[in-house]
Amino acid sequence: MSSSQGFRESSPAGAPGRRRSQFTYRHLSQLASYSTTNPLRVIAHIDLDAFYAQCEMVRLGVAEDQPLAVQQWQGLIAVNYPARATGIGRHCTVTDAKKLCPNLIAQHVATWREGDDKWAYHPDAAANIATHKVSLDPYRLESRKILAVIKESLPPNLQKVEKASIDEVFLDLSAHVHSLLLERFEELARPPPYDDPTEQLPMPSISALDWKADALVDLDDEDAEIDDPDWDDVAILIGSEIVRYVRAAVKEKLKYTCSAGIANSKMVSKLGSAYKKPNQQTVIRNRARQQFLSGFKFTKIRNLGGKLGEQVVQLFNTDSVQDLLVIPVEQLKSKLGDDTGVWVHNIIRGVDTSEVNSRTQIKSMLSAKSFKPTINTFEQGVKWLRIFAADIFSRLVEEGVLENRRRPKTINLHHRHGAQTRSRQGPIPQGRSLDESTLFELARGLLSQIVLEGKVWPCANLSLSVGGFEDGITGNMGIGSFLVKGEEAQALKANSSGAPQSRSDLRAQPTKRRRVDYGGIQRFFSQKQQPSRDGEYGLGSDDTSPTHEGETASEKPLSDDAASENNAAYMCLRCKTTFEDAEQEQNHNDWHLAKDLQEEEERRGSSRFAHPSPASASTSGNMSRKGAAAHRRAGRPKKTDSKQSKLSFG
Ligand code: DCP
Ligand code: CA
Repeated sequence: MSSSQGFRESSPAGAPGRRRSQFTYRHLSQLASYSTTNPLRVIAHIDLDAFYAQCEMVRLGVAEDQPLAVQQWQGLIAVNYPARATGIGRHCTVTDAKKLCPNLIAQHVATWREGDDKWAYHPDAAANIATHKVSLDPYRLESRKILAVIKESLPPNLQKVEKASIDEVFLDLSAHVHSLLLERFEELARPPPYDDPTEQLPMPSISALDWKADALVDLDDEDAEIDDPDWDDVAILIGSEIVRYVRAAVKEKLKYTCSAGIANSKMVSKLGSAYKKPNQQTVIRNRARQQFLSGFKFTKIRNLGGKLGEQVVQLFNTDSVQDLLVIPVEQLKSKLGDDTGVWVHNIIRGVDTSEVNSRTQIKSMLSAKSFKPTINTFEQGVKWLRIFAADIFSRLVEEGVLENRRRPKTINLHHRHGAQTRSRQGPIPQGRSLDESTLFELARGLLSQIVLEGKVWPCANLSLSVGGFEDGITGNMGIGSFLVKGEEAQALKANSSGAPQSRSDLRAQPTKRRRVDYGGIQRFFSQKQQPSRDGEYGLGSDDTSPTHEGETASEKPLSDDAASENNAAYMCLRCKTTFEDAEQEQNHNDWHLAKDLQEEEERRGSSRFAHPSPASASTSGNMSRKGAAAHRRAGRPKKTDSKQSKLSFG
């Protein structure tokens, strides 16, 4: 689609305004370069409604008003909106849900059956938790199609799309909005007076904006009297037109509905997409931001859902944004440390300069199964390893492993026996193509190592993961190699030169993890510190996490049985933090690793890596004029969203 198609609703009308805008020519041009501190920036968060449930509705061709829930064993993991209307939620058992809604379709998730080499929808899956393992492939595939449609509906050279989880994306619409602004408003296309980019822009030549059916969050009180839209309002309006178009494309091409939030930052847009569901979009203008945020508990804010949030609640005896707004930054700094204090101070004012990162990529993949009843033999374990290898390999194929675009460098097996967890890790041979049987053989080798340890049966959980993803390497070793030491480096060198892999190469390293490159430490931190719903595990912070299996950063397993994962069975030997599963522990160890590397860099005098603190992303953003105003007004009751500004165009 060309940038001129589709979005004609907010074109100029009437004479140019007389006053000057509060924004400058520089702000305008910064839109084109996705500047993260630009007040004109437009970010959208799109979240699929009742995602797994919609996937099943589309697959089964059921009517839109048919109540449907997705079942996993005896529980529900997704509930469509018609079913929610009858009171059914994720907390319900299938039996309770059917009592509430007798015509409910409860569709069990697809499963891998022990011994099979492909997942399928098995009618008897719910009764066979011991021999089946959940597969989320059907939802991953739909997720990919949706992502593709979203990308296709945006101009290729003006898009920045970050997949944040299996059913969410962030869009940085700034450059696209910039091009539409210039196209529609001729006063913006002229050079600034005196060629001075710090000159203020003229006011927009429109006086009323048509928000269509968008949910529009009320303006902050003291801005409510200012009627005239400025360029940030026009920019976000154009952003909302784009989002409406994208959502319509997803609906038309794939039949899925989604909700969206449009704002100036990732944090606020994400809160916006959940504000009105299903199938709606919410616009939070800069002038409405503080009003909007004040109504939330700060524990709903990204990165404040976990331990940091808890700490803040305890220290300040409140969980409301509004109460926290009156606390001076100095006090936040003294209680939380300088960086975190400033970060918290900013974030509750909506100051979030985190970037939409279109390069977000999977860092590890995990396939796991908790055994109820436990398994007792090597052969039983091997059967599951076959499934894990097939499961991981099919995801690797989608990641481009066959084309050698990206491939993992390490494989890891965790084994749980009672309260004891053992794990073994080995390198994945590089200089030749990776296939399913290689993965399986590697996994079996690791299990053989574990079994040699003695009393390892019965086993309550096995989890296989691959990690250390690197972009395709041809011939030489790539940057990861210089991080590898000693024996491990030798093994890797042998592999990368194409030498045949002997069993001894696969020998596990029981105590110490191999150092691997994660595609840049900075990338590691920026992803880890802005965890997506699926990537939050392991840092001992910061986000509340649903128990679902995700797809992006960390591939949290849907834990065939999340309940059985509740014991803190994994512990970090360095800091004694405990974890509920292997994936959390792995992420945590990866974090130590990246931190070590960063410290090493810093010792060498390099300062190019960001500090791994949540503050790093936001300290560059200043509190806005509006934010400061809202700060002064803190304590007032929340005003709810209304359609107060649904003005017709012209
Ligand atoms: N999921 C899961 N277990 C959870 C939470 C979620 O398996 N505890 C899965 C099923 C969901 C999908 O992840 O369909 C996306 O999660 P969301 O939290 O976005 O929930 P939904 O998309 O189902 O509903 P909503 O319309 O509220 O976004
Ligand atoms: Ca969703």
